[in-house]
Amino acid sequence: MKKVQTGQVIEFYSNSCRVKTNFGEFTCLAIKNVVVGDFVELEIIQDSKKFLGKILKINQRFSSLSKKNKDKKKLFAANITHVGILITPKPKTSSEFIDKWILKTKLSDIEAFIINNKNDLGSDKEYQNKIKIYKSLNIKIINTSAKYDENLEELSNYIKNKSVLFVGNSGAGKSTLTSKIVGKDLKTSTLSNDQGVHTTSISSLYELPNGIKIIDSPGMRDIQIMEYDKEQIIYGFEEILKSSKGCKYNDCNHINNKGCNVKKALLNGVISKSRYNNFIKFRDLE
Ligand SMILES: Nc1nc2c(ncn2[C@@H]2O[C@H](COP(=O)(O)OP(=O)(O)O)[C@@H](O)[C@H]2O)c(=O)[nH]1
Ligand SMILES: [Mg+2]
Ligand SMILES: [Zn+2]
Repeated sequence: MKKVQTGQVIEFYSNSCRVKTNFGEFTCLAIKNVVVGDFVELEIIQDSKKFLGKILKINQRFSSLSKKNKDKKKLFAANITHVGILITPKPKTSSEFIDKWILKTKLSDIEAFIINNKNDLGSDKEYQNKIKIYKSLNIKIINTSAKYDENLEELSNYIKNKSVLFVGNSGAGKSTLTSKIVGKDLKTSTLSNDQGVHTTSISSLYELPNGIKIIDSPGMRDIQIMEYDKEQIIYGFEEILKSSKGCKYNDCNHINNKGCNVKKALLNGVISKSRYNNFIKFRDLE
């Protein structure tokens, strides 16, 4: 085994992390800016009792998710390919939550798809219409019941060889779904240090034999959209972006300017009311 190895951060604690390599897992001291999902170069240091690794370098990320906290950008996870947005009739998922994540993933080069969970509960017309909106935007939708094991195979097949983060309101079924797919009870992982003190992991990455990687990062649950510039918001609303190309004026506000093609598409039902409202709301947020 070479002294320097490449591995992926699979557990992140407050000041340490576990890195998985082809030669096993190593506990390392976390270095600045390293997050779960990161590929790192580490030096294996042989200790009297166990192997320890020292992170030398973080490899370039193909994607990352961050959250802005009082003007400071905080990174949460790296190298995610897909975000599965859990939506449920109970608790009712708002279209704002869905659109926020569609925007966020779009601007982070990550693909969003929808997991319509708690299918066993049934749903009303309004809920079904909401799903139709996203279907018409060509967003992949998978109907599941995590509790009663419905369609979990379709979901597993879809996320094969992908690195996925599940997002959803509290109570939407993220933990249930994750443990069903991972195939075990997900007790919060703990790590004991030399003094036998246990620390609970902040975020984890579960890698399954069939190539599925599921990232669990509680810090990502409550994202804000304030971190984006006004001009960026439209990229999370593909259908509005498309319509806006037909507006008479380049600087059209898409609210009350003359010759606005977005308003026209809204009236014609090409753009849905909820998508339009969220677009304006996110864009004009102070
Ligand atoms: N009826 C129904 N209940 C579910 C389903 N998935 C999860 N639940 C329940 O919803 C509650 C919240 O689930 P949990 O996985 O903890 O949600 P989380 O907060 O998103 O992690 C639990 O009581 C689950 O048993 C489902 O598909 N159908
Ligand atoms: Mg949970
Ligand atoms: Zn316009």
